[in-house]
Amino acid sequence: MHHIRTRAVRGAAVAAILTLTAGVAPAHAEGYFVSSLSNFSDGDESRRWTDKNTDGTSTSVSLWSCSGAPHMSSGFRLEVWKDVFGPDEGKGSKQNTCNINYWGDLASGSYYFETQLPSGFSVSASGVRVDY
Ligand SMILES: [Ca+2]
Repeated sequence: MHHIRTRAVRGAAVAAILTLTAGVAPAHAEGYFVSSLSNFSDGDESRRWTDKNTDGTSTSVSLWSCSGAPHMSSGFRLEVWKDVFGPDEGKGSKQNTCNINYWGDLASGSYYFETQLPSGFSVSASGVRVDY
């Protein structure tokens, strides 16, 4: 009885430590970069980044101080692609209204994001941060 309780307490302590580690994971993502967008139109691509998948970080793209698109209140679409030999692999297109989008913990590979918006429009952002 005593043994079981001790084990349970130890288990809880380990779980708490794991939770704390997971909680601070975004600050220790394997990588990120900060950039900007200047008049990106439909189909324009960001720089590539290499995700080695050495952590469980959800890939995210965060934008701030945006202008353009038809209306920033309705935003535009951002899609993350995996750059592979042959047709690239789309990881999902998300609506961005000058905020942050998440794509989950992606497999290792080379990635980029693409802006998608009606022809004749463009979008700019003084800040872009990609965490992976
Ligand atoms: Ca990662």
